[in-house]
Amino acid sequence: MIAYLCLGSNLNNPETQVQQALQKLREDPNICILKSSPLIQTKPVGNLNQPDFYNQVIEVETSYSSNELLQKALNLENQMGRVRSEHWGPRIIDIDILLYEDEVKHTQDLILPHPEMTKRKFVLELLCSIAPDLIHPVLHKSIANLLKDIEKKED
Ligand code: PH2
Ligand code: MG
Ligand code: MG
Repeated sequence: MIAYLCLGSNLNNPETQVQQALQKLREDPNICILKSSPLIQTKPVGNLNQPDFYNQVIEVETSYSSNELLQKALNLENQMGRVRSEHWGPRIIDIDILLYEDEVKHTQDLILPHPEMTKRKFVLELLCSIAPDLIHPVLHKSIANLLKDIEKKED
């Protein structure tokens, strides 16, 4: 199965945190990283009163189900010392599933596609750098077109 993950950090040397999360994902025999976007510095979205983030999007091949992949991501976040305090607040590491094949679901634990992905320009830019022709399974538009849409809105 193919999935797209967004990694983010804005605490404790965030570039290194993202690289460490990548390394830990690489060590999992059920996950193979096929493509990686650049790792870029981004302005915080939502709560502006926090340090800039470093973000990266990756394409993975995995034998995990979407729920197993979510568990893997949450375990990794905990292992790396993430403490959940405020919603959308600063974090050592965040690993979000953007897309998992064409799965569309809305459970308490997991919403697919990630509900914020089409609202965040940096996510679309990073995803577009590795998968411009990928079709969003709900909006039925390519990532490149979704990025164009958000750029138009900003003018
Ligand atoms: N994640 C958030 C809230 N705001 N802003 C940036 N730039 N990058 C993020 O990864 C991010 C954010 C909650 O998940
Ligand atoms: Mg997130
Ligand atoms: Mg998250």
